[in-house]
Amino acid sequence: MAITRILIANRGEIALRIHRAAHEMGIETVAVHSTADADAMHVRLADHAVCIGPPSATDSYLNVANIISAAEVSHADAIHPGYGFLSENAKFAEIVEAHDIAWIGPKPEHIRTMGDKVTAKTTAGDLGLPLVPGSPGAVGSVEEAKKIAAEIGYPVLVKAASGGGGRGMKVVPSEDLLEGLMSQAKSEAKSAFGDDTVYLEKYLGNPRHIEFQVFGDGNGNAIHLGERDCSLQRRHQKVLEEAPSPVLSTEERNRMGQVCADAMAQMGYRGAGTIEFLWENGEFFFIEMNTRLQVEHPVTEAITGVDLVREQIRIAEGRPLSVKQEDIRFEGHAIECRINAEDPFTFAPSPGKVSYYHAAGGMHVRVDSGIYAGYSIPPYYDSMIAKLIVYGRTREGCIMRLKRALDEMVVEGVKTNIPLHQALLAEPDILNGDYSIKWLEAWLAERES
Ligand code: MV4
Repeated sequence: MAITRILIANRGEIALRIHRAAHEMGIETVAVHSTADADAMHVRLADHAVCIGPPSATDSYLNVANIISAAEVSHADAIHPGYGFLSENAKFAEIVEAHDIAWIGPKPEHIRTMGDKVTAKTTAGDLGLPLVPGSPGAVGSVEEAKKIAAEIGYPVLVKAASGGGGRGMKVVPSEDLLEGLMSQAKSEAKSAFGDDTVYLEKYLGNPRHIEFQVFGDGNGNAIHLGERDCSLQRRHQKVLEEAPSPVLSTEERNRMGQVCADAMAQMGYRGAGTIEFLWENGEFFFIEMNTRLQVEHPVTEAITGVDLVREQIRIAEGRPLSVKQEDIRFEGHAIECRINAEDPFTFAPSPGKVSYYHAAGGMHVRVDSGIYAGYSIPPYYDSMIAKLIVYGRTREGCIMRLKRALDEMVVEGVKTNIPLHQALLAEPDILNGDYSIKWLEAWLAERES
């Protein structure tokens, strides 16, 4: 089932990323765009383009009927969803497959299983992944919650089954507050997701966020491509990611990576996935699985040399993985800075016209971006306008090159968070790799005062 024309159901840098992989494989591309994106670079690069609606994402990039129609009229034989938008919508994946269009993504049943945090966690546990101590499934009553919390010890965390990205979580410091916080969590989850199912976990106070990249062929073969450390976040938005994690040894990477790959092989997972863990005091605890390509995938590409989008397309064609586990070497270090059109310290979005743009370049410097001089960044979508990914033989060398590349990068006409990245790379804790998921918000609060 060779793919000849891919409809890219996304915009911005990731649409370009997918277009590039497709063209390098001799595959044509179809861009879809909202009326606000008629002049976007992803539309210009693609072989064909179809307008799918007005600016609001709900009416365009999330409009299933319009996207399927666009695929039909443009004779696309595959759809790549990118990240965000419809990428983890199991129903959309089913609809795509029902139209005899190849879905460049995981099996719909696996998207669904992992989309619900309770079924994801029980599935992960059954597959041998280490879990955060907590309720075995959803918690039915306050009495049950109290019993479990007493066993695992306070503080505990109440999480929404339909949550994710930190929404619908409550830290419970002691038993007297459990009933109130649990009912708050449930009503917030009900109004946000239409599902008030919650579960309980031991609250980890100062962990790192470490995620493993996995790939399955859908027929019981799977590999891992090591980890990314994504601990540097603000309000669940990643700011900078790196691979490998500064805290993992080769032995720990190989052991945990193999646990992940074995789990994916066992479930017959297809395509790219990311298994997210919290890591504290040398121990891994599964929290979630993302059934999509991630923003930060290029750091993995930099240290392994594997083109992850090419691999996704091959798998959707029913071909085997192009690399075996024993062929994968982790060499050097890579860091990605997410460049956003926003105030570097207040984080207020800064859409508008880019009057001048110069991308960094040179050895081991990659810039994934859809912007150009004269482009107007629309206010309707995510503020990320570029990713700067830098590679070095060592972490120190990578950081020196990253500072140099940030100094070269020029975006005029809008504010960007480049100054934030420069300030971060002057911090001893960052230079030493000594940071947890709490570090960035604490540092920003410190700067405020
Ligand atoms: C946790 C946790 C501490 N303990 N679970 C946040 C979003 C979701 N992916 C899971 N999250 C967390 N789960 C336990 N048992 C702390 C977080 C968390 C977090 C996790 C990863 C990256 C950044 C974070 C920021 C705040 C809280």
